[in-house]
Amino acid sequence: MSTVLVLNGPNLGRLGSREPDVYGSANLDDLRALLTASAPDGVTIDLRQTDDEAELIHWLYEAVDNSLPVIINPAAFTHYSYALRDAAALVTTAGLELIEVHISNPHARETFRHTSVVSAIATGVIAGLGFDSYRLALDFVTRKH
Ligand code: CA2
Repeated sequence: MSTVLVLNGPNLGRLGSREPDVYGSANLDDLRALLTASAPDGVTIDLRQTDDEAELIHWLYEAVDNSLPVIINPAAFTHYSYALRDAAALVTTAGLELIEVHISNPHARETFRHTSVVSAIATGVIAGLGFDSYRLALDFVTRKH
């Protein structure tokens, strides 16, 4: 593996602009810089964000086709998108790691956020640690690099 896909779902493109009490004041460019600095030599961080469910699903196909590990914050899709879950399951059933991450701790928030339709097919889940959720996921998927 030389590339890690770091996929971000709807509204995460607005990070840093609103709700800093929940999500912090840094944005996705800051996250990309953090992960790039944390990545072992030879590992490329390919961080993307979309508000489009179909695009996110197609990126998961890309992970399968190119044998890439995935760190994914599905954002609100986490809670209801069976289409996203099915695509994410293609990644893990292909033997690739897929780590579900969240900036906040959904279990400490509204009831609708307590359900994840993705977690059961993920390799693991890290939540509530801000951008460290992503950094720890990166440590895990690159541990043998
Ligand atoms: O805590 C997380 O990472 C979430 O995946 C973020 C999602 C939320 O629906 C999940 O329950 C938990 C929401 C992302 C929206 O991000 C914004 C950031 C700044 C301003 C507006 C939205």
